Order: sequence, then structure tokens, then C-alpha cells
Amino acid sequence: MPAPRTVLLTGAAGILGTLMRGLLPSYGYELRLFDVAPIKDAPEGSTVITADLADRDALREAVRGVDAIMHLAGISLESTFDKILRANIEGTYNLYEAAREEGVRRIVFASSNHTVGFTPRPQGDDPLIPIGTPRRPDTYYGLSKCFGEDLASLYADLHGIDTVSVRIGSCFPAPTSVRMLSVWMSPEDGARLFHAALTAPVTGHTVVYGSSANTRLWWDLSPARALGYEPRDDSEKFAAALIAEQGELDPANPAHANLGGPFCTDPPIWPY
Ligand code: NAI
Ligand code: 15L
Repeated sequence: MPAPRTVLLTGAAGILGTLMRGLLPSYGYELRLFDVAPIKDAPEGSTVITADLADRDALREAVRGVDAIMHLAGISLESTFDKILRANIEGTYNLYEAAREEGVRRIVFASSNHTVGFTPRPQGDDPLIPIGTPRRPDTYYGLSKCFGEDLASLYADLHGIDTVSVRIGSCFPAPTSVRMLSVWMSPEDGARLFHAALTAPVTGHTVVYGSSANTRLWWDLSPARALGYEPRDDSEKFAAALIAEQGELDPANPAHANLGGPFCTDPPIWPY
């Protein structure tokens, strides 16, 4: 597969989309930006499509001629089932159908650690969580990411569209909780991982965890490294301040016991 050059970035107005449209052009990509929310600060000359994932005609036009898609658009936290159904489940289906119709062969799917959120977090000498651990979604949101991964698997097997599903931890400029010390992915490492996922010579459906090389890491990063990802950051520099402010994680607290943290309570506890 030749290295992709033109990439459709869905969710380009969001937190991660904004970070990635800043970082990915330095890898040589030309980005086409898609979001239902207007993108006010898009660089001059960039292509911006303001449309909903429910709009199949707009999606088809948006994917036409791109080499690959980075699919970030959708609801990124817990919500009502109906809203998740429309944006994340039907929306992701619409995107894959548009890709199939227009012959796009590589998608990077923003999956989430909340596909396996009810997995108990490692403590002490417990082994890292493997990528093959059974799914245990913690929310309708996590459930929609399980659907996205399975949809990617179906479109790989049936239609030859290769997807790398990245189960992102917490990709923000800095971790804001003690839990995030374990699952944080710096934006720069995020760009390194998404670049690896866009270019790695893998076929079919590949699932990886996405984080920096954190001292307090909970999961196995070797599937991501196998794509050529070499993380350079570690959240440990934020640890002392966060622990002084919030204390260590308490295993007896249901919001601290599992990988998904406060998503594992009903209702989820914010902020996380
Ligand atoms: P965000 O909520 O800031 O951005 C999501 C974007 O998708 C928004 O700009 C929104 O307008 C757009 N969007 C929502 N529904 C849409 C629809 N129906 N049609 C078109 N656009 C729509 O979320 P964030 O943090 O940037 O996350 C991006 C993606 O990465 C999401 O899919 C999220 O689930 C996933 N993710 C993010 C993590 C993170 O740490 N930031 C962690 C794990 C997964
Ligand atoms: C996610 O999947 C969310 O999209 C993001 O906003 C964070 O909450 C992240 O997981 C997390 O687990 O911290």
C-alpha cells in the first residue's frame, strides 16, 4: 500500500481533532476536515465539510478521492442510547458504507478503553491487560465502540477495508486525574500512533491500546509498537502534583477499581 497522503479527519472540530489537525500535517498529510460543528480556525486553503454523519450524500462526497480516513467524529462520553445510536452506531456505519462505495481502503477508528472498561485495573504485580481481554463495555458509549470495532472487522473481511482500531486512553494535553496517569496519551504520542496506524503494512482489522509509555501503564502496548509506534512520553512528571491533590486510587471505590474508572458508576462520575 502506498503511504496515504490525503486523509479525511472526521470530528475535526473536537478536542482530539483540533490537536491532530495541528500535528498531523508535519507528517506530510493533506487533511480534509469534517464535523457537524463549524471549524472556525481552519487554515486557509484547507477543505472543510460541515455536515452530520447522518448525511450519507455529504459523507460520500467527503470520502471521495481520499487515501485514508481517521474517524474521530461521534459522541465522546456517555449519553442516552438514542443519541449514541444515531451518532456512533449509525454514523459509523454510514462512514464505512461511504468508504466502501468510494473505494477507500484504510480507516483508523477512534475506539476507546471503555470497550473493556469493566476490566479490573492491574494492581501490584498483576500482569498488563492484554489486547485480547474480553470486552466489558462500561457505558452505552463503550458499547458503541465495541460495535465500531466489529463493524471494522466485518468490512475488513467482506470488503477488504483495512482498519486499525485504537483503544485510546485519555488523549489530552495533560492528565487531570490519578487514573489518567495510567492511560494518558500525550497529543504528540497520539500523532505518532495515528501516523503508524495510517501507514503500517497491516491488513484486516487490527486493535491496539493507545497511550504513552507511562510508568503506571495498565495495558500491553506491544500491539501498537508492532505497527511501528515508538512512544516518547510518560505521565510520571505529573504524578506528584496529582497525587498530592487527589490521593492514590482507592481499590474499594467503584470509580477507581476498573480500567474505565468513573465511567463504571451509574451515573458516571464527572469530572474524571
Ligand atoms: P469531542 O467530543 O471533543 O469531539 C467529537 C467531535 O465529533 C465533535 O467536534 C463533534 O461535533 C463531532 N460529532 C459528534 N457527532 C457528530 C455527528 N453526528 N456528525 C458529525 N460530527 C459529529 O471528543 P474528542 O475527545 O475529540 O474525541 C474524538 C474521538 O476519539 C471520539 O470518537 C472519542 O470517542 C474518541 N476517544 C477520545 C478520547 C480522548 O481521550 N480524547 C479517548 C478515547 C476515545
Ligand atoms: C474516552 O473514551 C473519552 O472520549 C474521553 O473523553 C476520556 O473520557 C477518556 O475516554 C478516558 O477514559 O479518560
